[in-house]
Amino acid sequence: MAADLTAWLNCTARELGFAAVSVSQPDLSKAQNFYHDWIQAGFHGEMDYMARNADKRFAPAQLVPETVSIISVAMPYLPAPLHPDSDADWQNISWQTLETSDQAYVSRYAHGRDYHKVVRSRLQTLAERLTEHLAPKPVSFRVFSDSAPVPEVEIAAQSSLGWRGKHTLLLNRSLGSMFFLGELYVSVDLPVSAPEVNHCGSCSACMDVCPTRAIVAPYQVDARRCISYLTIEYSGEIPHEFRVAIGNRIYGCDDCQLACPWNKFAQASELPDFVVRNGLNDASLLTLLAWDEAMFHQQMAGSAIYRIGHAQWQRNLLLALGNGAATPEVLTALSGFINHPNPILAEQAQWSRAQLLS
Ligand code: B12
Ligand code: SF4
Ligand code: SF4
Repeated sequence: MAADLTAWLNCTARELGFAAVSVSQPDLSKAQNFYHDWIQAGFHGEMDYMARNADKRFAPAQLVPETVSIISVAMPYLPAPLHPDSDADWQNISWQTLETSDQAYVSRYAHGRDYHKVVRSRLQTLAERLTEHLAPKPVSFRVFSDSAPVPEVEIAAQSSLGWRGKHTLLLNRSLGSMFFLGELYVSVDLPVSAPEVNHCGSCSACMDVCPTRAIVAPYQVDARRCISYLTIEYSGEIPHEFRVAIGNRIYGCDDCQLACPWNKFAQASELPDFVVRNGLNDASLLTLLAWDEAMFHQQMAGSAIYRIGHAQWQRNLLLALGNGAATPEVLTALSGFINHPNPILAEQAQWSRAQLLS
């Protein structure tokens, strides 16, 4: 009976675009202590929401009453193929883009449609099918994907979905780490699987490659140093100490995952939602800077990038231009922002211009 249910879950989840699924009834008490220390150290920066609801985060039944089991799912997001005309693998293509200073590097997870909607709507379907499958037994459920105080990696790491890498993300032997996580909190007792063991061994490639030294110790990221935080979550002036290291990364950062040996197993998504939109895998910084606010909203509708807004998008592009080459076109573009009414953009343009002329 338990084996039948596990097989049914695997089969249904795969039909819905999830590459892996597993069930846990996690004990989150240890993680809660680590989390508390992380907040106390101020590693969450200005993500105030991380300091709220700490109790509910680690007590699933407080967040969703009657929760007994948690189903975790992994949805791969690498767009396929990244460059149809190239034989190089996606990691090499990504490193090449990072070395091409007039091009924009956009994190691989953000090339297509906003994943929050994609993962949650498919999880909702999984939940409805599970309810039908278990009928007449009553089932209550709630779906999540990066949408509530849920320690997603910790929950998944207590199931067979994978293990937590030293960069803190979840890894799976057949998928690497290039996937989103989602959860289904359910009120029924489902068969749980034994957790995967950790396969990082003595490797420290992710820690060594991090441009801003944000992985301050194994399994600990100081978000304030992380390029993902600085370019996506943080809307102020980017601290000077990180500006050069950010290079041409204008939205998020993949370096710790690009360097990870397990990502040679990363799988491309089969879903049309994650197909590259607006040429974001291949766009020049100047082309993207030329988008006015209306164009930004039009091009980014339905993308996770929409959320950062036009001003922050431009801040990131101005910074990246300062790390490139001092061509007449770039200097002219930067000059156009030197007296911008938004002081963050004006300051960033001044810094980038000075950087190129120094
Ligand atoms: C806040 C957040 C961020 C922050 C902080 C990241 C972080 N590592 O904490 C920022 C903005 C920097 C970020 C960046 C990214 N994120 Co993010 N992020 C989240 C979010 C919302 C919460 C994570 C969290 O709770 N952090 C708090 C800290 C304390 O948790 P933790 O690092 O996991 O620490 C735990 C352990 O490390 C352990 N621990 C701590 N100290 C120690 C010490 C020892 C010795 C041990 C053994 C353990 C241990 O206990 C802690 C508590 O559980 C989750 C979604 C969610 N709701 O869970 C997505 C999530 C983790 N992010 C995700 C992604 C994709 C990314 C990026 C790759 C995006 C990008 N390309 O730019 C980067 C990767 C950066 C990185 N190396 O972490 C995915 C990861 C998918 C996966 N395969 O794991 C998630 C799960 C979203 C999703 N639904 O798919 N993110
Ligand atoms: S996402 Fe980039 S900056 Fe953040 S920890 Fe990974 S390598 Fe470092
Ligand atoms: S790069 Fe090495 S240490 Fe880091 S997550 Fe991958 S296997 Fe683990």
